[in-house]
Amino acid sequence: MRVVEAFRAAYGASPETVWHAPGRVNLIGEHTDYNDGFVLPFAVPWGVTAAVTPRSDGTVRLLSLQSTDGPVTLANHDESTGWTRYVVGVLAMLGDRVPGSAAGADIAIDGDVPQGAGLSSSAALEVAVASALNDLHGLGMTPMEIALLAQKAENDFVGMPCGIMDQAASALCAEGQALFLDCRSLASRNIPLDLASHGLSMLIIDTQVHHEHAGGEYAKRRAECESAARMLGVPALRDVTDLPAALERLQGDERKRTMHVVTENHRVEALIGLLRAGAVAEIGALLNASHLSLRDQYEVSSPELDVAVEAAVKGGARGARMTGGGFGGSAIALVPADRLDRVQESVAGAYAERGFQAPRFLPATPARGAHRL
Ligand code: GAF
Repeated sequence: MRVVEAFRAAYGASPETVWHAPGRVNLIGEHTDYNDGFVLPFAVPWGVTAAVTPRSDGTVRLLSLQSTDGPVTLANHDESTGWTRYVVGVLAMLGDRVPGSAAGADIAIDGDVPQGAGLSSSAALEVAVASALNDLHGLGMTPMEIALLAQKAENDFVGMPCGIMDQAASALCAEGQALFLDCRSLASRNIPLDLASHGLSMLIIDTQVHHEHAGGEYAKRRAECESAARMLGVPALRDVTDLPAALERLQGDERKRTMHVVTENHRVEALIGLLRAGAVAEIGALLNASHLSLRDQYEVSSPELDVAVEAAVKGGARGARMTGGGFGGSAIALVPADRLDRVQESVAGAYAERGFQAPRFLPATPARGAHRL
């Protein structure tokens, strides 16, 4: 394994453990996680591999095969910048759970999550490192506890107020399954997702565009949802049961965000019902509805995502939607296997017509969550 070779070359010994954690796509349930709602992501076949040996002196030595900087040595957690913050954040959150004055480690990272595609490479990085340290220190954390620690690292150390979906998907997903997660109770269930036996496949359309303001807009959406819940006197938008009555009490952005979150939670449940009934191609309509709601009510789409979704459906997809936080990143399309070429041609053609950068197409098959190699 090349990450082990890189570890040995840099630090002069073999790593004590090597863990892999995947990225994810979200089938449905977007911007519902931080509203205590439902999500249905699955892990993708790409992820992050972390080779790790703990240190008791608090020093962190880090290298990434995807970074041109040599090994970085950090005498303390405050020195971390850029991508190293996701790793050091995990160490910082482990705090006094691990022996020594401060958690340190020698770490080498290798990753193959397509960069900037919105497939959660950062959650994969956090979960790979957290899983390795849990293993090495014998902490006995469950995959959900690892996901929560990784989320805390991202919230409190990196400063991104994300929900639990990406880290949970990376830590808990199983091969061939989507993960149904109730983000309030944290109860989860595997949902079999065998698209191939229905003559279908899931195509990721990476717009190759990522808007810089995405982080600020994400935090704004989250604050609007919290404000709407306060106005309605409920703990979270998940608790809205009478949508028309709730909408009557709200205006402007709060009204639109509520409309999206409440209907999106129902779409997650409806989609699971269709899968359970074996009506797999029919989930396409829910993907389309989710996209329209994210575009018009939640306002987190982008021209590139909208064109990808429209052109995919025009080319014969059963349904399509943006996936993840939005403002760029990827869309997913549910495509009959015999129309894959047509759908890709349709999207590529629509992009060329508008002068957009060519999109990248990737096949998405539900992969396994974090595991030791
Ligand atoms: C990002 C966040 F990290 C997730 O927690 C989730 O909110 C998602 O956007 C939107 O569904 O990926």
